[in-house]
Amino acid sequence: MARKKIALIGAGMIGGTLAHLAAQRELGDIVLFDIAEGIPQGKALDLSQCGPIERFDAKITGTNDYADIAGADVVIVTAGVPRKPGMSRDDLLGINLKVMKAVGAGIKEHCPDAFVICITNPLDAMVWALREFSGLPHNKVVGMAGVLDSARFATFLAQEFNVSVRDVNAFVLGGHGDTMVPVTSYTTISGIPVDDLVKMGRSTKERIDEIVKRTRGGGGEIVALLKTGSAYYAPATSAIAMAEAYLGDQKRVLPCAVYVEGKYGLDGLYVGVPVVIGADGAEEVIEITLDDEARQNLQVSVDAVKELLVACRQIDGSL
Ligand code: TXD
Repeated sequence: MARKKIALIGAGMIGGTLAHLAAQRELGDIVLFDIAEGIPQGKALDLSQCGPIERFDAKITGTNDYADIAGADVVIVTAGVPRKPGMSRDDLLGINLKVMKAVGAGIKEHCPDAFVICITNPLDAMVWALREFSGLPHNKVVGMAGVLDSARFATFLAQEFNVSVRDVNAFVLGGHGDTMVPVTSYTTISGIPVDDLVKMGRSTKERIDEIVKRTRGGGGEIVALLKTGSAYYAPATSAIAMAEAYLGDQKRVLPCAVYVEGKYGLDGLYVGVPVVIGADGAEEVIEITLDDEARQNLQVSVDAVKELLVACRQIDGSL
């Protein structure tokens, strides 16, 4: 069987990290695409030379030509501009919308059967726009945010309870950004809900609220420290988990930005919800029962995403 082909659109910090992880895991041959000349070619060469040491078999090439992504099985999109300190994710809207238009056209022409994972911010609006521009079926275009947000939540909870991160199952809903909705009633440590652990006196509501707040601002905390860009290791590994779920038909239940129509009272919107990822892409949205607080928070998040879509339509009349 021929190797799978992984196209990475954007060869910046996340793109390069994605290429390295995909090669180490031998997900397939890798094509790094970027508009910047030399960057994808240089990174591809550098990463190829990890092969003899890490002993992976994966061909890694760099390109500025969309024709080279032809027939890709998975496309991961990070093309665009990341946040600088003081910028909100939404400030990126106008610039990155244009980028999504070009990327969508490239995918439509060269690999319309691919599973597409969008990472570019503002995530929930960009994944929607990318789907519109590419014309791919909704189940084949998803956004990465929830896997990262729940990993951040899990990291902080593991620290708080002094337990292994492996035993924390964190649950985050909603849009990526300050309106995301960490749901503590569905967040467990080896099956024990965090709310119960609080009742048992292992933490306090105040401390958990503090962790929720830190999770919401998790991206900004890193931007403020790095000063020249945003997080890239954890975002990359999150998207790789999603790609593996698709390629291996794993049926993993992952929080992803997917198109939700009907469930959660939504009428056709990309937002973060738990979804089964398998060979058909986003196979099934899982609708959980929300308490009043989570429902209200989700509504705030949905309203924020809707506002962005209005702004996108104002910028690009074709949407
Ligand atoms: O959870 C999440 N979804 C995120 C999202 C977590 C962290 C960062 N997130 C966003 O990912 C971030 O706000 C950015 O929008 C993207 C990519 O972040 P990265 O850190 O990789 O940015 P870089 O290093 O600036 O890389 C972007 C590359 C860069 O090499 C540009 O030359 C290229 O994108 N670029 C393009 N490539 C192809 N086509 C076009 N039009 C283009 N424009 C810029």
